[in-house]
Amino acid sequence: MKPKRITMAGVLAGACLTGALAMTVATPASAAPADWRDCPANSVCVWDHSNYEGAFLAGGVNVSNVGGTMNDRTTSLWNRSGSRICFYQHSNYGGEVLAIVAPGESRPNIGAHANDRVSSWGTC
Ligand SMILES: [Ca+2]
Repeated sequence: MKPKRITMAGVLAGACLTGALAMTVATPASAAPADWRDCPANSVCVWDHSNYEGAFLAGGVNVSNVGGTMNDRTTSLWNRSGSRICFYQHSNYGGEVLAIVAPGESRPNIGAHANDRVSSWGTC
């Protein structure tokens, strides 16, 4: 009688432990770095890779130079501001306008012509 009760307790403890491990494994997957969830409201955000992944920069509506980390690397973007934003080939809003993006518009891939060429952005 007594050994049987101990066995039941062991089964229940094992089931609880399995549930706890499953929850632990799920947490890192939902906390993936630098994806679209990191873009704050009212910001303009760009990512190195398509589908809002990879190296990431969030800025205001006017960024005269994206800096060394993101220069010529933008592949996807999200305009969470209320302004229309133009993305430029060079710093200080110079060179070719590579993309014109409406307020709230996101692009999982900016296309071959503009890919890895953005150096600044601003309202337009
Ligand atoms: Ca890129």
